Amino acid sequence: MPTIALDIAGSEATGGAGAQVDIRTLEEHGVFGITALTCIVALDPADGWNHYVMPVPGDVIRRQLHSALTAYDIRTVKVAMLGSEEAIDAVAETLADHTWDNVVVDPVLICKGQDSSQALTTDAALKAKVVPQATFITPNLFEAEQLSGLDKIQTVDDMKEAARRIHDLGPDAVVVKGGVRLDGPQAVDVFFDGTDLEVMAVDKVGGDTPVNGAGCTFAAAVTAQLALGATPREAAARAKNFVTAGIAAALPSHAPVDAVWQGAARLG
Ligand code: PXL
Repeated sequence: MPTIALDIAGSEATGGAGAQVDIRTLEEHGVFGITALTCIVALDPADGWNHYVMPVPGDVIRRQLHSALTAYDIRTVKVAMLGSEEAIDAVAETLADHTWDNVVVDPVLICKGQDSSQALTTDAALKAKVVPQATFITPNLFEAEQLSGLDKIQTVDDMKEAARRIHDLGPDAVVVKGGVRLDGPQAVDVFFDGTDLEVMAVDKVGGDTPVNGAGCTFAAAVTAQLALGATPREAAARAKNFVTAGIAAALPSHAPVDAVWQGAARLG
């Protein structure tokens, strides 16, 4: 019988980010993935590929979660893009109402094309209601700046400080994802679990075209690993290998970003 993990995420129609990435990643790890959708995103080619975001109403999210959590005994959840305060409230309540072994939060903040007037309140609600319930959190540099209050994260030392501060918000383990964004030949992420602080660095892979979905893939791979019994540190290291293989074999697209290929680690 496979291990089950619940994914709470948005759909992104090109399949380069969001729920589709998460399900593919869980499947690659032999984990039975199920999804509750929080929003539907369509990248708009006629509008510079900006994100058109349709939120799923809070009661529809509650219904999905109720249905999934009644059907199975689920101990591992990944929380990805929520996109609205309604979604944050529905998910925060569900997290609090259940007993979990692993709550992986990929704190996806407002995305390109969303109404930025809502961004501050939505981001504050995520920080207040969801982040403290995370057992493992995976912010990128922008999200780490927002969560840590640091002005600009530009060095590995800044990433370490951000990881410490975000750990203080409640999560047991933090990975600040620098990815390819820091200067230099390596893709660097920082892991911190309150005791061990580890810099995870591998040579940058891939071409000049940016890839979409690396953050989603990484957090979903962490989720799968934790569900299968890995320690947080093992999960982070294995997830990094998984996403690196997927970036090296990225799927070209007509959008400005290519898509991580989750099958790469297994199929090449
Ligand atoms: O990569 C972050 C992300 C997560 N989830 C959904 C998205 C995006 C970015 O486009 O659309 C649904």
